Amino acid sequence: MNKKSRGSIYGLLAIIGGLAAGQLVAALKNGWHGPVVSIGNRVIDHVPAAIKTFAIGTFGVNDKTFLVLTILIVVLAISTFIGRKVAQGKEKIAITIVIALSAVGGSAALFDANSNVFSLLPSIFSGAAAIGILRWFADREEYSQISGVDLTRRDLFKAAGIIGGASIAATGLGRILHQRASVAVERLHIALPKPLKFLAKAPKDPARNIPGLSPLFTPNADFYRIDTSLSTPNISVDTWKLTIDGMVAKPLTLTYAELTSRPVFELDDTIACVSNDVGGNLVGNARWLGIRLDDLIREAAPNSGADQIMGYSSDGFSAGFPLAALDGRDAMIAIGMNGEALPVDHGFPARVIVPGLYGYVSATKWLTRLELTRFDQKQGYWIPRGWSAQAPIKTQSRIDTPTDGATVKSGTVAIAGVAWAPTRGISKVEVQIGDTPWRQATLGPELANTTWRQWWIDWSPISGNYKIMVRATDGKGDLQPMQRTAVEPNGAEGWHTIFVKAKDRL
Ligand SMILES: Nc1nc2c(c(=O)[nH]1)N[C@H]1C(S)=C(S)[C@@H](COP(=O)(O)O)O[C@H]1N2
Ligand SMILES: [Mo]
Repeated sequence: MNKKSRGSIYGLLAIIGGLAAGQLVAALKNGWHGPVVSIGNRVIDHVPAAIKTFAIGTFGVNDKTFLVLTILIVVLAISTFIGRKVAQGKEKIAITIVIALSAVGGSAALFDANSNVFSLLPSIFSGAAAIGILRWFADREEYSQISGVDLTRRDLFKAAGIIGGASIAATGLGRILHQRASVAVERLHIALPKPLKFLAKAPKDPARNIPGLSPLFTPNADFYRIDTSLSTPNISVDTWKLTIDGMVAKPLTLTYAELTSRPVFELDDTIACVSNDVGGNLVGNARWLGIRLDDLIREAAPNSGADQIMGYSSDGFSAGFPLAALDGRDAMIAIGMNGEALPVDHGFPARVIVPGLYGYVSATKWLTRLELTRFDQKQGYWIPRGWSAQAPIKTQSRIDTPTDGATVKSGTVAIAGVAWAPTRGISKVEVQIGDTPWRQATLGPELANTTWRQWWIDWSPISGNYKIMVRATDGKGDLQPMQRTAVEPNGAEGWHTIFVKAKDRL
């Protein structure tokens, strides 16, 4: 291949690689742009209105795309010139031009909205990557001069493959990061609708006096997270839609604005994972804000044959629960969690919450569709994988403090934890230490029969080794079963048991 063509390819690859590196860096922060977009923004700022109108008229709504493409073509044309300089052994000239280009991009970026000195980073990285690639080609050129072995077509193909592949990967990754950053920003700016009636402010939380006890409300940042997604879906409310269809007389589609203009209500509800083993922490309590699910389903007018509501998420997950579960309980499409828009990890912009059912059969995050169907026709994601089709949350109680295996100081020790049985509520929690009789624990406030209750007892141990057990009775008077069972297929049973050592001095 002759010098000219070879050089053109060097230049093109260097600039493509450089631009891709810039895109990736630009994606790291909302408002950062690659050099080409920043230059385009400045052109738009300075072009006279008449030309703008002409461009929009001639190229339609795609005037921006056209502009970016034009700049790209100019830059690529310059890149072939740069590459030829490298092939001619004039590496310094080539590098100087790249630095000048990245300076132009960087200066343009300084005028982008909300820019600061860090807005230069995408252009700097673009320039650095392009120079790196050019220098590699320059070395190869020098080597072929000395050895007399020319860079073959195959070598060039290989280089093009590597740089092209890396550029596509970097741009793709940049897109994902950018989408993530923009949905995160969008979420922060959402003004949640106000419920007709706010729930009472949470009562004083005993957890503050008992270190280690779970707080009444689990902070969003500490809330357990379970899902099958490798990368969290980042869904903009501008494009999100919910469809209710299947065995219904009146299928219905709602935008985020339509959904959230309906009456909303607050619900205190403890959700739990079926995989939560005895004593485990795949459970949390939140104040949810949402739209009544029974109202929406009634509007869609289910056929008499339908017996299951299947929720689908944007990432292919599904969870089905009985239509009959809408028995007046406060099932909702949740849009808010503990006073904020639903966090992205917990299903932004909307998810299902059905009090009393394990997450895998009900709590579809990133919800996009509700289908009325039949249990004998459709199965949710986890059902063919060995889990029960119907799965109400079992009564569980947990000792939060002391922890299993802990050493405590003789004297006064609090034994405390939480117990839950949504939607039955908790009426009693008992603790047994060693072989002594069961003691009834003090119960914390009951927010609702859908939430957990904190419990605690004071204990004055003398030094020694102790076995401590807890058991709860639900609001219907049923004691939780003693016999341990596995989490599969429909949730663990058994009394949480820990072993603790008490010592006079720690
Ligand atoms: N889209 C989607 N929704 C999902 C899941 C999932 O894998 N994908 N997992 C479910 C399970 S098994 C549980 S326990 C709850 C957990 O909700 P959280 O992550 O908000 O605590 O979400 C449910 N919703
Ligand atoms: Mo789960």
